[in-house]
Amino acid sequence: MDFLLISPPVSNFGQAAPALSVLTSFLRSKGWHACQWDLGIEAFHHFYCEQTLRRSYQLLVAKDAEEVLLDLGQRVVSEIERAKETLRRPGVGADTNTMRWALHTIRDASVLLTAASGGGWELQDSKFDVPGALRSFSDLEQAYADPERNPFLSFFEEHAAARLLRDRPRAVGISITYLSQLIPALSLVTVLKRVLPGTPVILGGAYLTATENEMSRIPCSTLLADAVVLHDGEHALDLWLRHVLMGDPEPSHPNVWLRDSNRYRRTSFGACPQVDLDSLPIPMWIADGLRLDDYLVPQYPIALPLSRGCYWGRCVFCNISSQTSSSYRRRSVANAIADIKAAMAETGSRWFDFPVDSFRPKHLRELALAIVQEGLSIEWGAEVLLDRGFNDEVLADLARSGCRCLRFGMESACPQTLRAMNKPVQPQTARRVLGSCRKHGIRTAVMFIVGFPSETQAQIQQTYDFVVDNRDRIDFLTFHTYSLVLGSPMAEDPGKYGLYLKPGRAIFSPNLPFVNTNPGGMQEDHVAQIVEPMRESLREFFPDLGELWTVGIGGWMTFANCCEAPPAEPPVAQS
Ligand code: B12
Ligand code: SF4
Repeated sequence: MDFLLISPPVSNFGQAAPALSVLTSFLRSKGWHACQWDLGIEAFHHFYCEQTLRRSYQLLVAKDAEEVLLDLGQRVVSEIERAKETLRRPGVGADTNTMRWALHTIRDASVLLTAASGGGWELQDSKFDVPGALRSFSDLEQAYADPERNPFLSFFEEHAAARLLRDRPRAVGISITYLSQLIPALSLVTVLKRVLPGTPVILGGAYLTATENEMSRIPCSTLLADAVVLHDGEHALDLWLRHVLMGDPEPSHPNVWLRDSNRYRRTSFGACPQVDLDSLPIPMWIADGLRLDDYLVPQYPIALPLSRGCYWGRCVFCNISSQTSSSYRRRSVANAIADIKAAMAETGSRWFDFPVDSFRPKHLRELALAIVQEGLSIEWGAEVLLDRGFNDEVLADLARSGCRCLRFGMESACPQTLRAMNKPVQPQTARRVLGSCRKHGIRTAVMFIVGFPSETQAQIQQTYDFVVDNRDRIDFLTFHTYSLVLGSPMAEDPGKYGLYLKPGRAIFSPNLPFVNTNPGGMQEDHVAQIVEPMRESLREFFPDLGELWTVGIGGWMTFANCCEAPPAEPPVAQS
């Protein structure tokens, strides 16, 4: 095996990261024997199983833990396997009570595992944290190498080392999409370096790309890898493999950073090259790696990336564009249809959740018409803008092609705040698009940001009122609190937005601490005090608000819930 590409824990128990399938297939098309491995799902089953949970429970018994915790532990030990099985059962998406019980059992299992760590670490289904680990690079190094503060170290020693020794890949890549994967990924590199000394290791992924500005000051003794790739990985990875496995000259590519004494050095400057999506082969969903039955879903939702980047790309709070090197690209309709057919044949699934930043309405409509024309019986969802191009005819065509759910970043319902954000959304248009979705049986997930620096409490009230007034056309709702993220226009020039940076930022954190000087605007801690009561009072209208399957982004069951619920929805009045 030339190359093994790994997605480390803690990732997603509903679906593998699409980067695995995209990069593996690209490397194969270049002649490499590349394989993919979602170690995240294996770790999930290792920790969230009866045996591990029983050990955690016994630890708590030995420590004489509080009764309420022991009761929770006992329940979780006896119910975890049934809960996991339940989430794989067809129809569970439409059975809210059962889904609530199963997901709460998984949540309680996290409580048990975390409690048994005695404060060493915190584990959730999509979160992992070691207190104090991100204070400095040396704190991080200690955290990932300490088995007391990091259960993944012994998991890798016991479960990953054997496969590495068996496969003996000539080079290894680790994909880091989320902060939750950072510490486990670095523990994995330490294990790798021990069991396969001399094997070159490369890191890449959206999370590292988000911390790009920090790259030149990150010590190699912290990341441990031989190379790092930021932004699109396809060609950079191929060039690096040629270098380390075939002796080609060192890659000279703006996305590639190589180890240079104790720092990483960018191998070439200039704009990061962007892959032409039509030049890529069809992704591989199973080949030599993924076991789709491992995921806790009634049917595997194929995460087929049909576009990258955002065609608007100008919201001042957003760093998504920087991560995708700005420009909007998409797969041609012919290639998209070929991808869909191949994925259905390979996986047996007919569910697609397109992992995109945006998709122009007219492009989605072209795709929808082709899906209908080809007679493909699929159900799909995607995240898109609240663009006025999503008119009634377009949404009718999307629905005919199997669209069951659209996720929208609306951010605010206050025109002034939207202007300050440079967000191209108008509340009236939003109301119309959401109503039209409902009319055509497309479920809607709407995401808001609360506490944008110029936002006053009265402006937040406008968002609240919008949500209540439009509750007949919003199915899922998410409130994020505002954060100043690296790579966003606001982070480039905080003073322009009335923000001053505070010292003491954590390492590897895309979020920057700030002081807000906007008149009437709120400080970060004040925002948190507003959001919770707001969520509480909205539960009257959205009883499942905050449940894992109702979260706009990250709520993996949202999609299953949309596909499995009866399609007929009462039409709403248009205005
Ligand atoms: C789809 C998606 C999801 C899906 C994930 C589906 C899945 N199975 O993974 C869902 C909806 C579940 C989701 C959830 C969340 N997401 Co999300 N998500 C995305 C999105 C829109 C696309 C990611 C994607 O798959 N793209 C397609 C693939 C092909 O691209 P890629 O992963 O970047 O891979 C390329 C390169 O990075 C590189 N590469 C990748 N791996 C490797 C490895 C090596 C070795 C090399 C060399 C290169 C390389 O090459 C690849 C091909 O060019 C991104 C936005 C974005 N544009 O990245 C946000 C994004 C990744 N999500 C984000 C966030 C914050 C979240 C949540 C935490 C939100 C929340 N609060 O709940 C949750 C966390 C879930 C979790 N921990 O499991 C952030 C991450 C921010 C950060 N980097 O810190 C992003 C970047 C959006 C943003 N800027 O806000 N998400
Ligand atoms: S927030 Fe959404 S619409 Fe705005 S630039 Fe980012 S991806 Fe594009």
